[in-house]
Amino acid sequence: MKLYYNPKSRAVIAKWMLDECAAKYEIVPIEFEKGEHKTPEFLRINPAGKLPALVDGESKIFETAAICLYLADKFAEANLAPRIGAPERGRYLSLMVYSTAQLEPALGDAMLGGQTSPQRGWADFETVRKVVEGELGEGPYLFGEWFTAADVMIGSMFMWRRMLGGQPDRPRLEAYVDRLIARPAAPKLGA
Ligand SMILES: N[C@@H](CCC(=O)N[C@@H](CS)C(=O)NCC(=O)O)C(=O)O
Repeated sequence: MKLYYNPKSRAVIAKWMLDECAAKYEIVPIEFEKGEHKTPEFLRINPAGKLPALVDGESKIFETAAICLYLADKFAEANLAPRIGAPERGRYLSLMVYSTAQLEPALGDAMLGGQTSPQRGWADFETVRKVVEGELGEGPYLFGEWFTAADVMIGSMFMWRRMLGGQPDRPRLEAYVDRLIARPAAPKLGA
């Protein structure tokens, strides 16, 4: 497998997921300044011209959430996702999509000063944060003691927020971020 990577990009999340899976992979460094993500070769891997992108044999996967879903299913032995048919599967898929469809744009609005328009499909960060806090409950992870790819996707948004100097969050979410960054495979904030 090849991960197209730049350390200052969401590819860090895909790398975290690969490491949680104990996968063997090769890093292909991509320099944004050189436009390496817009070359015809790269656009054949990710037509959106963005990182991350993963190539696994004949399979080409783009979008961070899709990469995490793909890896969780491929490396079933890592136990990072409920199996198809398991009762937790629906909530797991919902959280995976929620991370990128609502949490990420809401956080972007909050961090970058954008106006949230609910018509666009996501709520304001305060609302989204409450949803995540509710889903986390007593934790320690979104599925209790079970760390899953949903923690990689959702947790990395709160890690990113901390890295960018967001005001301290609610204690439960701060403790969640502390737990995630303590994982040996987790990306080191600011590294
Ligand atoms: N929703 C996409 C976002 C990908 C994205 O915007 N990646 C950024 C880096 S974090 C990028 O490649 N930007 C370069 C560009 O758009 O030209 C995902 O999660 O994969």
